Amino acid sequence: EKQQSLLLESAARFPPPKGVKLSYGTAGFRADASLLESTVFRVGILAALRSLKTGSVIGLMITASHNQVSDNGVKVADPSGGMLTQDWEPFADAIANAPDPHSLLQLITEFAKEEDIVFEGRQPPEVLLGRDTRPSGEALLDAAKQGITSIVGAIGTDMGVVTTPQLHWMVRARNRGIEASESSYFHQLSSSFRCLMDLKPEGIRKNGDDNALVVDGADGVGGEKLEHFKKMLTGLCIEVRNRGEGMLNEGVGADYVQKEKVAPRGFGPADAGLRCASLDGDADRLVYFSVILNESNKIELVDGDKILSLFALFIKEQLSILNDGESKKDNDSYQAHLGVVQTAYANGASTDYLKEMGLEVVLTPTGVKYLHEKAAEFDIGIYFEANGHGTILFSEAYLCRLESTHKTLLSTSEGSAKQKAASRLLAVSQLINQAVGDALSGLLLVEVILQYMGWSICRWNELYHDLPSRQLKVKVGDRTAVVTANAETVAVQPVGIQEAINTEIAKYPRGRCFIRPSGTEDVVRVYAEATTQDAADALASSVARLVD
Ligand code: 16G
Ligand code: ZN
Repeated sequence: EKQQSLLLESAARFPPPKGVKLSYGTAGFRADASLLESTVFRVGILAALRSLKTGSVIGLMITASHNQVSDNGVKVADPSGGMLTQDWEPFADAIANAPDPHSLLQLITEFAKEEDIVFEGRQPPEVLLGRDTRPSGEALLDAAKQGITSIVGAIGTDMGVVTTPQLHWMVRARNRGIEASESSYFHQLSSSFRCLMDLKPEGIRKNGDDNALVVDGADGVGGEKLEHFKKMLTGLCIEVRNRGEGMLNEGVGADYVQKEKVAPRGFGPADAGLRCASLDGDADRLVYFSVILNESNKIELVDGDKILSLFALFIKEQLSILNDGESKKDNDSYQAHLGVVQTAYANGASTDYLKEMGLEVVLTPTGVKYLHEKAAEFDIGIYFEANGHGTILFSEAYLCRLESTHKTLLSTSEGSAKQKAASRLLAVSQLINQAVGDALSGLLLVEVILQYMGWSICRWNELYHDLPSRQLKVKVGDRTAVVTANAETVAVQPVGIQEAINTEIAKYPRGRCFIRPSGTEDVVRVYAEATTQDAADALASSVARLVD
């Protein structure tokens, strides 16, 4: 009753825009910022309900990642720090589109009943709020707060301007009794980084480039944070460009660099040969690149697939040091189950490379929630999208095992090589964000592995050679007409289209091609790969014509 009138009263302040239908897609709600106040208000309610339901702290992040600055968006982080459970997405859609306060209240009441949500819980629901640097963020944050506080007793705690992975990390930390502040985040990253640096093998040869790295901050929150954070890092010399002085995501950032395969604004011929990295607008994506000498702004792109390969190589090496000789003994010879997760966008050459390494490779549909869920099934699961979003997950059970192995190794005189390998793996689990892909922690891990291997960015890039590929998007009347299966590798609708695609693919050696409806734009995407760029281009455009 008090609850009902509170909801009705506050909902009246946030009428939804007319004639707009929003949906909680792979990246939450995203739209032009001017359309989002009512949606964000309602997601605030949802987050408070989620906190009531789980008895844990929930996260609410206001960002539109790599989208243009006039867009914004909102997504929810679950107690583990991962994405909102998919079971709640239909409810998110329903409340976002409820036309008036009464229908909103009715939806909430019904849902609360279904989910057994008790409003007068033992502890007050709490939501951690974060936003990126977009100018619309402040007003939207206020709308979110009003949504949260329209649930009686609920608290919204503002974490300020943060990267998306920082907010996810903080939610995870809070729910594990760790202090959820930016300084504890930086402290955990810098101390595990230092630990890994101290565990570098001695006498590593330097292979070309030094410890200098130039980072494109996408003119967003990541560049700002890194500029501050780099002072806490020893053994690494970082120059951050595009820290917010220019327009967010305009000709800068990981999405731009990966899709266009050109150097971002502020980088040019003078940077040829340098090791460079690019973050996206909310710093949950990371790609590396180097500017090619005498080729204006052309680059060698080192994408998410190659970051994945580097991580997999390093982890596998530590595991084999740890298991060295173990199979002959009958004591504790546990072999960790290591798996890698990719999407259909992964370059075919990367998948071949990983399989040749003897790794188990699993494909899932596009979207972090799918990759993350799959990676969590392994003792150590590494996932990456080609676009640079990914991380390494360690299961609780495996971490326990590793910790006790580490203890035993410390107390025996047995090979310090093994003990170091165990220490490295434990440090990686601290450094790399366990909640979600994180460009800052990913960057530190890349840097430490390159130093460990004594590799330049060129040497790293030589792990395998990408097959030429092409991505196109096709504007269609109704993108939901395309329905896919088998991790988006097969189109089952419209009927007959897959046969037609297969006919095109058959014309090209090593040809591979798939179509899928975008989750973030009103288009159908086409991806094609072949042995030459011309062939990849031709395959993509002939399949695009089939879609049209
Ligand atoms: C979102 C996803 C990203 C995916 C992209 C695909 C999250 C947090 N982000 O940005 O993983 O690669 O969408 O976009 O899940 P598309 O469906 O438009 O191709
Ligand atoms: Zn992002």
